[in-house]
Amino acid sequence: MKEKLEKIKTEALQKIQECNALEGLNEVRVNYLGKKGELTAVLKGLKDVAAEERPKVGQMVNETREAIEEVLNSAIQKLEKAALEEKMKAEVIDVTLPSNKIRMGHRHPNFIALEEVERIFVGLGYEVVEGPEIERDYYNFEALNIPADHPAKDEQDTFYINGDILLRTQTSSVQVHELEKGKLPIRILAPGRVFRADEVDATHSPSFHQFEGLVVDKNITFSDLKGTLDQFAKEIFGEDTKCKFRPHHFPFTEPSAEMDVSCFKCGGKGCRFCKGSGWIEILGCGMVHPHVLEMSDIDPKVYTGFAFGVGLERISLLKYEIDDMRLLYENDDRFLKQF
Ligand code: 2NL
Repeated sequence: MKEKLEKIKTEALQKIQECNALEGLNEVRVNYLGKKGELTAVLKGLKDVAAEERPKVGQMVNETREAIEEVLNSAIQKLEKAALEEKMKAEVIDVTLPSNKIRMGHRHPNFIALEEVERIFVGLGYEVVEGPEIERDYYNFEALNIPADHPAKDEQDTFYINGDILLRTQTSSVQVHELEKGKLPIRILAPGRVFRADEVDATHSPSFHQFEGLVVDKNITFSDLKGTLDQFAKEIFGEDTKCKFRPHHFPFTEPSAEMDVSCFKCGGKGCRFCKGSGWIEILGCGMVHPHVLEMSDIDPKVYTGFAFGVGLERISLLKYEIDDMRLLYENDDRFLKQF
């Protein structure tokens, strides 16, 4: 009996040693220590052993069981520990690694420029007004004295939704709504998105931004216009900026002018920036055409006014020395973060 138990023990320990997975060890437990295992079989056979021998054999069986169990448990522990270490190694976090950069959003140069423009005109007592981007032909063209056969009305230049509805080509339409309200005096700034059927290149886009200004009151003269725009130019381009007005034509103003500013890069001597002329064209302006006032039921004999229109992109490109308008529409954060 003793030899049999020794044999079971040697065999079991041999099997345990050969095991390198928990399932195998479980099998050993079932085969040797389980209900139908070899040691249990020996215990069951105890009835055939002489009565005086039984306690001794029983003790031997128990000792064998304990010996196998001890080796088995330590083998299980070893395997579990190895598995845990493997898992920890796989999940290791290196807290010294540099983190992924969080890419920040940035204010758009157009927006920064517009905020400055608004600050200047609000300081002069203007109110900022907005209006719809989709307009009736009347508010975009007719009320501004633009005749039916004017080239700007051509389908080549304007996005029409149907014969009467279009995408506004200028924010004057917003100002016409204010004229129509008849609440005088008027002193407004109308910024917003406008649309023209242009091909994209370094200086054109089918959708861009503009701000227009309009003042209507008694005794408004061309010198009010000049003083206002001169102040604006000095604030936005610098104290030393000079302004020059050249006669021009717009259907909605009479007289009309274009305003140039002295080149803020070379101070007027002539450089690459101003193409050698010393001057940079910046906006269109004029005294509101009497017919435009009449169409909104304002008596041009009592009230006069001035208006101006400026491309916002043109201001941002100049102010921040950007040489391609397309950069303003791509919203690449490597570009935007520079402003
Ligand atoms: C330009 C020219 C201009 C106006 C816009 C205007 C608005 C009303 C009445 C009269 Cl309601 N005029 N706006 C006047 C002169 C010029 O814009 O070259 N813009 C980029």
